Amino acid sequence: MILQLPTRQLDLRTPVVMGVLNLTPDSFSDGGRHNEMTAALARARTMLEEGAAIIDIGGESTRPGAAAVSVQEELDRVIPVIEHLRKTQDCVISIDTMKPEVMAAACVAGAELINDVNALQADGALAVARAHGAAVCVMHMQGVPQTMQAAPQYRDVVREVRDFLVARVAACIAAGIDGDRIVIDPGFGFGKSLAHNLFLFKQIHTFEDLGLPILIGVSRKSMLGQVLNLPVERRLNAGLAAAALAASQGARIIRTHDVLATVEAVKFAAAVRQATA
Ligand code: YH5
Repeated sequence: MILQLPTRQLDLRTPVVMGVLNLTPDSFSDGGRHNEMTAALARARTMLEEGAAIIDIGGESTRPGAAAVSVQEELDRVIPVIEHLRKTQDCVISIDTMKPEVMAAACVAGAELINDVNALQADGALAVARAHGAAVCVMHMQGVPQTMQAAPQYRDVVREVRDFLVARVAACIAAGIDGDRIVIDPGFGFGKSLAHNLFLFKQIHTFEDLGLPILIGVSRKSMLGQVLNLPVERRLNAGLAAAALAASQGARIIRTHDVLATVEAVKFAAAVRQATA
């Protein structure tokens, strides 16, 4: 399974790790844009040394209840970092945004994967991806980030997530985005109760028949904390178990804040999955 990108191919026959680079104000804002930039680039470099295949850069928080960010503010946060990273490191850059204007500028700056938790449903988003030859990740979310965790409801969560992803993949294809540039993601924590998240997690393997790479993001999320009753800074161990369980079920991209440990956990899961007598 190979993902086509504007300047290269990403081999996903064995799973890879996507490192999260958060550029929201609470992340690197200890004093001035220059220090923020230096800290962000250092963090990216560390994640690449630790074995990340993709750096996922985001400047808008999609956490439940987070405040909205303007287009200009998001551009100011992410574009300089993408430009600098592109110049100094040979790596795949992903842009985590719902805004077509940010997608377009990020692609010009060197991003090759558009990671949109809104599945490219905004006006113009599909056209931007197509125009730049970018790969896309389409993710399932019920509702909108501000209120999605209020009262998530499904008759059949696996069915509904699957139907949504199939429809969005069809929309991508109809817009001229080739199938070998499309990644799917069930969207853990995005409009789902703990029971929904756990059952969906158990059924990750059922998405394999769609023939597209599966991305899973559970790093540090509430579902880990809810099962173990632990705060965000103590969720690494459960996150590693989740990464291994996802890779064991065929996930090809694991999105995480903790790259080295996740690379090692996923490597072992992949070895077991590929084992033959
Ligand atoms: C994802 O699953 N998630 S941003 C709440 C937390 C911790 C982490 C402490 N972007 C995904 O990481 N993109 C995000 O509680 C994503 N898949 C894809 N494709 C949310 C996040 C987080 C939220």
